[in-house]
Amino acid sequence: MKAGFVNIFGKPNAGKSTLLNALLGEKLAIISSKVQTTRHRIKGILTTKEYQLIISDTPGIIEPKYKLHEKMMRAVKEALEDADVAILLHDLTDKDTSESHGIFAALTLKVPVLVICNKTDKVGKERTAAAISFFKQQSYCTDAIAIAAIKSHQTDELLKKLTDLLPEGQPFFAEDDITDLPVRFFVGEMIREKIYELYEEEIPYHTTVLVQEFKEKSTLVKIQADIIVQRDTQKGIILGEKGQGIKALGMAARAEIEKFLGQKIFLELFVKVKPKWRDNDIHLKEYGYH
Ligand SMILES: Nc1nc2c(ncn2[C@@H]2O[C@H](COP(=O)(O)OP(=O)(O)OP(=O)(O)O)[C@@H](O)[C@H]2O)c(=O)[nH]1
Ligand SMILES: [Mg+2]
Repeated sequence: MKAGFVNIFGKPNAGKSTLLNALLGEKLAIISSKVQTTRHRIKGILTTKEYQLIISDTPGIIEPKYKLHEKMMRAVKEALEDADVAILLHDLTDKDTSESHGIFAALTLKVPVLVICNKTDKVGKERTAAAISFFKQQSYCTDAIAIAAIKSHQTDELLKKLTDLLPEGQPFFAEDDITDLPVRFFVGEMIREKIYELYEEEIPYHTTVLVQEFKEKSTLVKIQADIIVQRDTQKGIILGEKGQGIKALGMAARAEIEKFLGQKIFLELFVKVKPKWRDNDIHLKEYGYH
């Protein structure tokens, strides 16, 4: 039996969460076209008769500007420390490899590293070939492969390479576990995903979601969540004219959560203003950013 931690790193928006979902074959991590969507380390567990892969999605690597960012980068650091195999994800739609290369070289990883060039569906063959050849020459790179995570293209090939690099060992988790995080966490994430989808500019970045109640009743699950923003004006934008904004958000989030739980839910959302929560240790802890 082989077992170990495969941790994914890269710039914001490279497709790390999309890759985690593609490898797991189900949607666990939230995705958006905006940068800085993922704020936590999210472990997805893939167990077969031959191996157990514990795959970690991490926040995109950035220079921290406020305390929330520092917590996000701490999640990256933790994942750097326990990786058995590291995936460094490069976005082929970037104009060249230099930004990714700068980040990858600075990580100074001591474990096997697979550099994955993602989004082959968006670029020409020449750019893909040039990126692969560039990364294969780097000292940190054990092997490089090109994929389109969104289409699960080449992900079987990738799984084969990953399992080859995995150490021998016994499973860390039960065979039917798919993650180490509670359902409540994913409920909050799905609401956050819809905020990234439905609101523009600074709104998603000033917002977090706190699931206050998750009660399984006989016919449905009752969920109450707070949407936390930093300013009154942001509360107004979330609510929208005559409450149309929050209504649309509630409907979109409910559909997503029902699909995830396979069960009907009753979802109640409140918007609360907590000035400067992103820089406040007590609030950050309360909202799950440890
Ligand atoms: N065309 C194309 N788009 C992709 C591919 N993989 C991911 N994307 C898109 O890239 C965007 C970012 O994807 P995410 O998976 O959220 O990226 P991330 O690296 O997790 O981003 P952060 O959490 O912000 O660090 C989304 O719009 C995805 O649909 C791919 O293979 N091809
Ligand atoms: Mg992500």
